[in-house]
Amino acid sequence: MQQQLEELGREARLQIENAASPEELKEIKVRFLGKKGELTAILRGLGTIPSEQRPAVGRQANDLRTLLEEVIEQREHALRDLSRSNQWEKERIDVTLPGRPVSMGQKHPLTLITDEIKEIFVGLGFQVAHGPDIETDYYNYEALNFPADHPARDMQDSFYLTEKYLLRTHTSPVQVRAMEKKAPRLPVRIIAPGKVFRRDDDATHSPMFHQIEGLAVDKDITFADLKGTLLTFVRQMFGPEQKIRLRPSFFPFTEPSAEVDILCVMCKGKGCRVCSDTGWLEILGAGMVHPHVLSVSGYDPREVTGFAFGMGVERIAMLKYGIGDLRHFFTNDLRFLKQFG
Ligand code: 2U9
Repeated sequence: MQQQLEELGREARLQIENAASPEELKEIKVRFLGKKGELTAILRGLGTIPSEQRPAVGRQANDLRTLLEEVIEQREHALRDLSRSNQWEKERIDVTLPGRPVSMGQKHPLTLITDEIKEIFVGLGFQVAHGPDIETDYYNYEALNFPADHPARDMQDSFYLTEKYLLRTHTSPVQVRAMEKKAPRLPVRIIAPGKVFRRDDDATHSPMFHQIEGLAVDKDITFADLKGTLLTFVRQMFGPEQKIRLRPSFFPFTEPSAEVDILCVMCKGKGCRVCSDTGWLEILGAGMVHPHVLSVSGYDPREVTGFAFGMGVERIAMLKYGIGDLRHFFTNDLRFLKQFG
């Protein structure tokens, strides 16, 4: 029996010393010291050996148990240290390696132009306002004086989500919401930049594009205020020599209305291919806010007047940067995008 215990001790220690992982070590522990383990079996069988040998063998078996428990614990520590140092080895950072280049990215040309336009109008006392891309028929059309049978309200021209909700076709609803909130306090001076959506898709029209609209409401606002504001904007955006030309037009939400041209950015007014020999390029729409629009938004058209204008950001960017095709803005070709900013 004593010899059997010695043999068992040697075998167990050998296995423990060679255990390569905590899992393997656990298996070995169970094999020898577990409930059904080999040493446990010997301790249980003590009753079958002659009584004079029992105390000595019992002590030897218990000592062996204590010893094996100690050896297992030592091996556990050793394995833990080993796995830590392996991990450090794997994760070691070579501080002498050259740094990896960080690619910085830059603003999209439409963001640059939007920022520039915003900055000019903020300088003139306007506040920037935002609103939801998904609008109700009321804010997108009804409040802006679009008659029920206006073609823009047709399914063919707008993206309707339900009968009541659609993707906004202009940023004007942002100003209607802003006026509703502020009325009857004065003055109102806001610009509303953002995405708009129309059922158009060809070389010069995208189903999603960007607008910036402006609105000023106060006592005694006149058409001259509109002209002065737009001329100031155009000169800051396109150069101090710029001129504007207004042509009569029609929008449901302004009366009177105008289309606004600037001197051709290519020929400066002489006439060329870009301006079809007219010397002018259309860049804005504008007008005096329709009395109906003022009154539904909470202002009394007998007391206050207002001007409004709108422009397409893509068009301004194309003129300012000399970009020939609208689709460049949306195809995410880095060779194009990296030329700005
Ligand atoms: C309110 C009242 C009136 C905004 C205006 C235009 C004229 C205009 C076009 C320019 C190019 C749209 O992107 S485009 O196709 N816009 O011509 N927009 S006046 O008038 C408003 C806005 C809000 C409450």
